[in-house]
Amino acid sequence: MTRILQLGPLSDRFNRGLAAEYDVLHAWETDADALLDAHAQGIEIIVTSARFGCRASLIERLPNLRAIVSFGVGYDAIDVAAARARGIPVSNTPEVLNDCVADLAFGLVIDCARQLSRADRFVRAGKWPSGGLPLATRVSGKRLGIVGLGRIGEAVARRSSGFDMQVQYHNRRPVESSVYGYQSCLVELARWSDFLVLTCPGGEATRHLINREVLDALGPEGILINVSRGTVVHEPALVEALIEGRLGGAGLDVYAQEPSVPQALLELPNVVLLPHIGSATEETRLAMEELLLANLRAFIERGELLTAV
Ligand code: 8YV
Repeated sequence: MTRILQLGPLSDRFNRGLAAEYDVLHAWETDADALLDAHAQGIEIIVTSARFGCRASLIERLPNLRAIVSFGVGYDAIDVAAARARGIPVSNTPEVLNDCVADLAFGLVIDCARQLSRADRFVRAGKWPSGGLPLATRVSGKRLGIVGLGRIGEAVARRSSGFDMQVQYHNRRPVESSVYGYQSCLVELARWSDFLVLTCPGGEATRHLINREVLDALGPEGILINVSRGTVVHEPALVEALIEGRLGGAGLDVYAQEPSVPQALLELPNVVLLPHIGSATEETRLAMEELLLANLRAFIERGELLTAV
């Protein structure tokens, strides 16, 4: 039977189901080195996730590794180059989470603009009898800038039509036949945008893409929304811009060093902070699990992955 190394726990449902169907070793339940010393030769497949990733050092310790299947669309924590150097395919779980991540991105747009979370805290703190909140800002009819018009970015853009928003995007190259305006210069997109939504992949190519220059272009009325990866934003520059009032607000689902969040962000009323819940719905997480298992079964039965990166 194919021996699988699962690097981290997913849902109980998934963990139990995988162990019932395959010969699975749980890396988190024992000393990883001892486990590899005992079993490295027999491990053929790694099951991991966008969060747990897979380092080159682990790939190198598994001489008979044949595939890496990952839960999540992002694979910036997986050393794909090291896998490819060994001819080891890697799969992720794209498409099935597009709507949930895009829904959350728009939820952050609305929350940040209308300051819903701040208003909730205001009422719960018993402050309403003493007066009202400052006026917020409108969503409908505003300008939406998208950084990374991939599958999730497209889903975010589609949602804008419900709010009569203008949409422009920045990619390395324009998307053929896109109905949205392409802006080749990120700083110019930020300057144009009321809301700048980050939906690009994480990794070295986008590390600190959103820096002080971009944040200053977005400006004191602008709002940054990040549902991609924390590494895409230069976090100290973001904190400084918010504290100094050079940026109007931020809605964040991802951070540079999850699960830690800079203390300064916790204290800012114009920042909405979420714990990386973009895909965290019952329906989507089940669909992601099912797609991971479909990749696993296809590889074991036919030697091919369904959604290879
Ligand atoms: C992960 C994510 O699914 O899919 C991704 O890339 O970032 C999340 O939706 C979640 O972090 C579990 O690894």
